Amino acid sequence: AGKTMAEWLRFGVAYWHTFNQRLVDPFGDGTAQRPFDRYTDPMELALAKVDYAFDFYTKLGVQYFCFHDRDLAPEGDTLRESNKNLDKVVDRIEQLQRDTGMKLLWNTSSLFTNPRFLSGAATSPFADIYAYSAGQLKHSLEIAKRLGAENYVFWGGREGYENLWNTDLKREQDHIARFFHMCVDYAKEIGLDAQFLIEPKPKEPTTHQYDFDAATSIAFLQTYDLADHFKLNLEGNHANLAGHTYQHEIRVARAAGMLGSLDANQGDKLIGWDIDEFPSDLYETTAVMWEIVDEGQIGPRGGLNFDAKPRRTSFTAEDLYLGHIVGMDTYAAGLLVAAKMHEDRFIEELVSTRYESFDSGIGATVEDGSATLASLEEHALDVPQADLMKAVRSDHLECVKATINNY
Ligand code: GLO
Ligand code: NI
Ligand code: NI
Ligand code: NI
Repeated sequence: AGKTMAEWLRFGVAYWHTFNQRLVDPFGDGTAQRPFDRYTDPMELALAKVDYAFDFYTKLGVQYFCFHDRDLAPEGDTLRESNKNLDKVVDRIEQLQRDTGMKLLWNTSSLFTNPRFLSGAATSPFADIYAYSAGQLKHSLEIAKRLGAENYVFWGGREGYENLWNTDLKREQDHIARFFHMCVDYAKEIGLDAQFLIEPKPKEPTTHQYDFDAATSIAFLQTYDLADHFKLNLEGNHANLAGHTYQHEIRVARAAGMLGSLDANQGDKLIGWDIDEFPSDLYETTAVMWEIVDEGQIGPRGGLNFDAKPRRTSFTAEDLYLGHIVGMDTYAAGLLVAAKMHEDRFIEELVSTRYESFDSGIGATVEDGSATLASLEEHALDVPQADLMKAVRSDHLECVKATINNY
């Protein structure tokens, strides 16, 4: 379709899983063996980590990276001190970007790790925490500007509630909407040209998160007059947690014109939490890439960020490479299958045939807006059941699945 594979597959590496994950689980200590673990001074460690990261990106051959502010540098006792630590590492990243040409797909702010955020950040019931979050976000947007971020992500890790009996849901949503408007205003003020993205997730860590899924997030953005400023960053594992397929979330966002970027991981369908597997399911990547090819792009500035981590049993540095390679290969294969399916047009034809009764007659009056309940009633009133059943055709879904299997 006139695009190279690399243009379709703008791969990015997530700093948090790749370089911060110690591969712990609730029952066990970290198993990760990383070359930079010998550093004991926190700032020395922070700088060694970004050096290692950029070497990793280069060897892997990706174009993009993504990070949270707090992935990069240790916090100080005050926001001012934390900003100072962060700026030292950002200086190094600026240099490394110049040396390697690596681009920032997006950055974001961790408003969920530190215990101060235990009841939320921009939905915290405590005004000092809200102000702190706003201050932290301001600096994070400045970093986006410095490093030329193509997008900026908001994942509301603790923006939700544990229990409605102690929560003013409407007030919390009003607050976070104000927060987003302030972010839009500040981006404009400093000339930050990054696409803002909300990343929906239904739960974990919070029992109920406000950005539950694509549909909920779109409704929130429209309600608060934010729809012109945000699109969505969709994640496979989050889709599954919300009871959806990844393809569903992407299609819902596309229908609203809000597809922004993808966190390319996959959920283990047997486990009910966000285990962030590297994508290895060719059926899923085919479905995702089918949507992307149909859309013409992931989003105006979108990419495929591997928000994924190795399992605790894969603890060597080599496993980090292998995980990403599996993900890249599975997406590349998915793209090839999806492109061929589009070329053959059998899905397109199947869908347009299925709706052809809306192309003329009574169906066309629905599409052109001239139908009323009365005109439709008149059409329907005396049609016998047998004729109605003639109008309903079998979908032959097993044949569709088998056809896809042939690719
Ligand atoms: C967690 C999310 C998380 C976000 C990232 C952006 O489940 O997937 O990894 O993508 O933190 O804030
Ligand atoms: Ni994510
Ligand atoms: Ni996730
Ligand atoms: Ni994640």
